[in-house]
Amino acid sequence: PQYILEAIAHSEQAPAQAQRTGQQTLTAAGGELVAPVQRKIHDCKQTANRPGTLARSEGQARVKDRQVNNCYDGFKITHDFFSKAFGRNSLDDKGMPLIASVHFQLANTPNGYNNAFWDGNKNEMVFGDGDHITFDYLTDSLDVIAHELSHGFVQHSSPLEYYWQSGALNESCADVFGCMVEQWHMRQTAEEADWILGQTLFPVAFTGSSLRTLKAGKAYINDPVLGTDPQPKHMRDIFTGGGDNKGVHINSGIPNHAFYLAAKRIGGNSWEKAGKVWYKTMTSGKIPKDCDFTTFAAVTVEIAGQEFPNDPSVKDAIREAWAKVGIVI
Ligand code: ASN
Ligand code: ZN
Repeated sequence: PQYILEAIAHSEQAPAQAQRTGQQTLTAAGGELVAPVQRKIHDCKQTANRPGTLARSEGQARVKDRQVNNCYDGFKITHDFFSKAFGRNSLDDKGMPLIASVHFQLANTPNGYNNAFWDGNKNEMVFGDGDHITFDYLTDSLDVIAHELSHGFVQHSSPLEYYWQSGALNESCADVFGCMVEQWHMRQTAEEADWILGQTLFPVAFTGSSLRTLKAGKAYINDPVLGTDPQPKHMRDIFTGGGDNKGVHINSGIPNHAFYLAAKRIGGNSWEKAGKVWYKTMTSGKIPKDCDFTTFAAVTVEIAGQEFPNDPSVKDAIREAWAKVGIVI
């Protein structure tokens, strides 16, 4: 896919060109890097031994392992997005290094681990190779890499409890910021973007497949636990069962769709208005650990009014978007 090629263009091989492109298209997003990224990518060599062997650290040349390089490149793209779009100095706003392990595998997943996750205790990202049946390498998808890093941002801004609606908001933020990283990297407006996550993880025969979509309609997911994508897009369909920490990856569909509707309605680059409001909401100190959708929505509307006092259309679009998913503010 194009963004993997783009990642190469953004690497140390063509810094001048990448910078020029960035300045042309990203001035409206705020511009300068707050601080350079610090990366360390380890190789678990298909074991569960973390972090594994250090495979590439900051400033080192590309290695002969595409997963290591994808992770390294995806980390810089995500770091630079948070920095240039929002002025954030890494996930914790204190310049924390970005650490990952790739080729992670468990004893009971001998064909390859079908997931990636943020380890909040160690402040590390972990990526499996996929079993090459359901998924391919989890590091092949920029929005998946950005999703896991965005869990780090959530933990260091408003650490939403990973259960029920607060957990779904945690998941939704990881999806929303993950999508925005891809859009920013691809120079895509809200109208141009695909709004789907993880489409490159699937066998090519699965037409239109993805992990999740923020748009209306079902994405394909072949997950033994979750089955076909069950994500609701409206409160009337909220999942109340106990599985998945009471639906954190399911009910995230509701705030995800609200963000999509708001960004589409506002138009242009998602991170400049809707994204800025979501970012300022997460860093406002007003989001409790057990935040529900209504509380979160009310803060986004309040922040939109503060951030765009001369442009009430932003606040109106956000309020309308929440109303369309059944949350009336
Ligand atoms: N990939 C999943 C996620 O980041 C792992 C999990 O279930 N926490 O949400
Ligand atoms: Zn997640």
